Amino acid sequence: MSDDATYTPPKIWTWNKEAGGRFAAINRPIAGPTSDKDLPVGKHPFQLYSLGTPNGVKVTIMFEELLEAGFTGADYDAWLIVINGNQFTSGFVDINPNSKIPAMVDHSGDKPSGSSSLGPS
Ligand SMILES: N[C@@H](CCC(=O)N[C@@H](CS)C(=O)NCC(=O)O)C(=O)O
Repeated sequence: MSDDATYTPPKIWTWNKEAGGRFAAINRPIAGPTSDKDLPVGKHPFQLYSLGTPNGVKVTIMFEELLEAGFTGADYDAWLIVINGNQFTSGFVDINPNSKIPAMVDHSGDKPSGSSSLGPS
């Protein structure tokens, strides 16, 4: 990284792991599956795949507040995705190609819908 106003972006980008500080390890600029593994699916309408990071807990808070307010359609199963490689399994990449938690799938309709190859409902 450079503060120089004459900075010219490189023709081929390379990942400088050192430049990302302490968050570089949890926000990797890589994509695509590195292993084959399906995600578990529970019995509730929504399937949440997440972890207790600041980004990860937001969806859980939303679901809990909806349920507290009486929206029973917001029932969900929460599955732990530890981001030490589980975000790069084929099942997870299928619902979120950028391999970031949180991700979720809505099973309340005719077919599952999520944020990617599952397509809109
Ligand atoms: N809210 C953004 C960002 C989520 C995010 O940065 N998640 C981090 C953890 S808090 C993550 O999954 N990192 C895994 C990785 O980069 O390999 C999104 O949903 O795309």
